Amino acid sequence: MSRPLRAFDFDSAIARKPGTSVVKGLRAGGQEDPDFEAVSAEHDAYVAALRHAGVEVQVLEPLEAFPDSVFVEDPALVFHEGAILLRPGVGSREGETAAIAPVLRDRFDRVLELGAGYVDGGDVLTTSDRVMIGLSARTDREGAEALISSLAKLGRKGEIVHTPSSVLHFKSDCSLMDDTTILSTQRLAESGVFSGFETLIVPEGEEGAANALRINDTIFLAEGFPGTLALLEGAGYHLATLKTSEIAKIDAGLSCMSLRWLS
Ligand code: CIR
Repeated sequence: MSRPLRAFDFDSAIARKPGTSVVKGLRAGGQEDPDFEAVSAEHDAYVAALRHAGVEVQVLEPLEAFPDSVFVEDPALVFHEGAILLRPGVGSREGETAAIAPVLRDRFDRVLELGAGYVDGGDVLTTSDRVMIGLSARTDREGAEALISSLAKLGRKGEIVHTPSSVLHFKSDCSLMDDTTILSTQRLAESGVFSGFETLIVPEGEEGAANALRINDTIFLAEGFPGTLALLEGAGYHLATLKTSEIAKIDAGLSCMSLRWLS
């Protein structure tokens, strides 16, 4: 099968259940620990929503040794053409790559490894014609350049961009709505990184809504952002909201809880 035309068409995904250690997940601010049962309920609803959108989801067992391992997006990238094992840019998460590698080797014929440096998958936005890699506190230039080499082996074009210093990941502030449209915060859009795309800007005060997740014909949006909901509904998209208030205490969005691809 040739490369999918729409970068948001998926039929397969991998997620990982949170372990009880998730309550000690990393956070940049001083947020309180999340409640394990509430995080689990949000995760269960997330997996159910992906399945409802037409995706077969493989749910991996928890990894108690890695509190942030529920965020499977960060240690790897997946495409129709193959997978790339990354190296998360914070010490406590580095071991997550080795933990997910056998699963990806089982699911993909081609599994490449990042040759050098550090990249978190949360800093990588895949569009139909390029893969944007945001430099951040987790993703360094060496890693981004190594990733561009790996992407080229899969026939993909990579582009290095910058991440606003106030956010964890590039994709904390943006997401793909369709092949020509990106949802973004004002602070990221004004840096000019999205040339060639139409941008929809989340209202001031709703920056947390920018990490939405388009899967097939549905856009999943975190609950509690009425202005962004109205903006996207007004643009004609089909929306569904998901509760993320508990998992957000450890800096999570919607994209980070799955790896998604069209098989
Ligand atoms: C971390 O700091 O690594 C986790 N607490 C949150 C990771 C969220 N990942 C993502 O948005 N891709």
